[in-house]
Amino acid sequence: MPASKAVTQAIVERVNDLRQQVNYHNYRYYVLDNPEIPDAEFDKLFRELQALEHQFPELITSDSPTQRVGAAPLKEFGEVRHAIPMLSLANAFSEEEVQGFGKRIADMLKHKDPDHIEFTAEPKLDGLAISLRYEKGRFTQAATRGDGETGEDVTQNVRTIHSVPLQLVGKGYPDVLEVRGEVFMSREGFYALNKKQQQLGAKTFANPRNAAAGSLRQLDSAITASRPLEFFGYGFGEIKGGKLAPHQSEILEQFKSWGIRVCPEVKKVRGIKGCLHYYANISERREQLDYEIDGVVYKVNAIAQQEELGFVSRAPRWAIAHKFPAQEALTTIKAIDVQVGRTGILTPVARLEPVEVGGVTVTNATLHNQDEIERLDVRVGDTVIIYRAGDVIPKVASVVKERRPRHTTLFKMPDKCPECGSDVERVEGEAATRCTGGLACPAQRKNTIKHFNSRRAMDIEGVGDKLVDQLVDKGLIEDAADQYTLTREQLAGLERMAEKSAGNVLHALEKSKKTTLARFIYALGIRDVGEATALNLAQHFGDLDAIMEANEEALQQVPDIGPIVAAHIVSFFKQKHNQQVIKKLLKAGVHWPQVSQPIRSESKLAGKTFVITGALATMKRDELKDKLIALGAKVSGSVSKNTDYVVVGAEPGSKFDKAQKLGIEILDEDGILRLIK
Ligand code: I6G
Repeated sequence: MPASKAVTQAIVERVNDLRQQVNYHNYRYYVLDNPEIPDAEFDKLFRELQALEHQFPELITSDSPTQRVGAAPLKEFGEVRHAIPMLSLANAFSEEEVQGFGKRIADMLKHKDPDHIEFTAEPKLDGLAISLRYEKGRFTQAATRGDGETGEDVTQNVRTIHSVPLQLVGKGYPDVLEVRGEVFMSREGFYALNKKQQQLGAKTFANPRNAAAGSLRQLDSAITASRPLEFFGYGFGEIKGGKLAPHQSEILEQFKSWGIRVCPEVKKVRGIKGCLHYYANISERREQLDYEIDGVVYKVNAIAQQEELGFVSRAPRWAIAHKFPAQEALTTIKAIDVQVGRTGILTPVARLEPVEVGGVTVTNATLHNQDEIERLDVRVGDTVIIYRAGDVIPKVASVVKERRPRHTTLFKMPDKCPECGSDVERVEGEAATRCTGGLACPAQRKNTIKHFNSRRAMDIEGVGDKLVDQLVDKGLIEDAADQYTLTREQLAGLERMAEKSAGNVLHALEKSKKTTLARFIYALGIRDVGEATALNLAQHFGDLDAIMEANEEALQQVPDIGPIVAAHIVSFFKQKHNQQVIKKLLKAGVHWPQVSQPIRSESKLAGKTFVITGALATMKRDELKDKLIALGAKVSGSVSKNTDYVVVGAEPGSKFDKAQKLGIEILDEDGILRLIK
């Protein structure tokens, strides 16, 4: 126990202040589905209050938010009193905290070693907790968590979710079965919904969680029915007239057998070591999952042990949510600048008060275009929620209007390019504003060279973005071809460039001269010509001159090339500047092997769509991707009914389960190698 200190007036005031803040943010989150601050900020307030109450137990009151689960429900929906309270989980933010959880359990269960206890581990979905009630197998009620004691009756809305069975299947379910789980929206569903909303001129959602919450809490269930909501079951509430299996893992199997969807990533693991191993594995695959998750949940597997452990204030002692570092954070906008990309698109970028998001310090966030700025109604001086998913550039999720200062500055796209002063234009029907300066614009030049050097283009390792900026700024190069005439002396004179790395740069440049026609075309950075189109062009025409001379009609004979892309290609090769750069590149010695006769049309893989999941033993996933593309196949990142084959390596993700569900042909590593041969 901590040493008891005297309670001061300042401490009492801080506790009251924290309670007010936590109550307010609970209300925003649980009742209005419109949080004002990110979860991580809320967790900080909650933990500070918990810590003070732990230190000064005499300050605990029965109405403190630490003593109950959420806030009161809205009045528009009917109320449902939960027969068994819907609790929430305690959080752990570090390995040490998970170890502490294991040790507490081992102590209480009189186990010497937490590594001998069996747990289940599963992703923590970023959705809404729901309780489904089944009576004699019939779905009778669905309720939100609400304040844990009383939730909202969302039966009509949940009835519209396809993955919620209206009648259980199989045998052996109890007369009364309450299934607890998460309603969520997959990434695919979220993107499709936002696209539809945009087309309708309706409000779009900042992330899948908001989209799921906004969709479920519609008073008109016809609207909910049009939204792609999904459900996974993970636990139970009231059970009458029957029994569930004695282990959490078996209960989830029972759920599945009764038609209730369960997350396919659930695993049984041994000890805290097993839990942490699972966490590391899911963290790596997080971006490949079909849905967003904000952590992992560990539960003691044996229900008898769960019962022995019981509950503490608002959470079970036998479970914990091991959270990922926050993906959202609160900060302010210091300025909005404009960046000019390779194709001349002007992108407004918010310069931020530096803030940590998911373990990385973020100073900039993209605002996409003028429409997005108007949609968000974002201004310089605003407090905003920043959202960062994986390696993607952080974006502004929403503005906290309640914190808008008196004097904010509106942003307007400039009339002239900030880099070269040329006029800008916005084509009818397009969201993008473009600089008309072409390669006279230094920003477009730099970004064109950076793309030329990139890994899947000419792969010039060692001439990265910073070096390109320096080379252009110092006037040492004007285009990608000039890089091949750089001398050791010119390079050695640059900032942070020792003699040895000048040699490395020259070596990398020399090595890159040997390439393929497809990579070369892709590296040129023709608008809308990605890797697959570049390969199609190379395979179809066989040599560069033929591509450069092709007219729009001829280009449209190439698979996947329509009139717009054909026009971009013709326009690119018509420009004198581009012709000169290509000439210089060839003169510098860039070369490629003769393209073999089109393998594509003969290849039985031509036109087939592959998805690769899990780790391969004999090659990198990128290598397999190259091989498949070379055979005319397409490689996609997600499984759909249009997928022909899913290649499955070690520890595959949910794509494997989805493929099985859709009946798509599955290939192991041997299988794909045989097919390629
Ligand atoms: O909020 C939750 C998310 C996921 C949970 C939960 C869960 O299991 C995967 N499990 C329990 C027991 C509770 N909340 C209370």
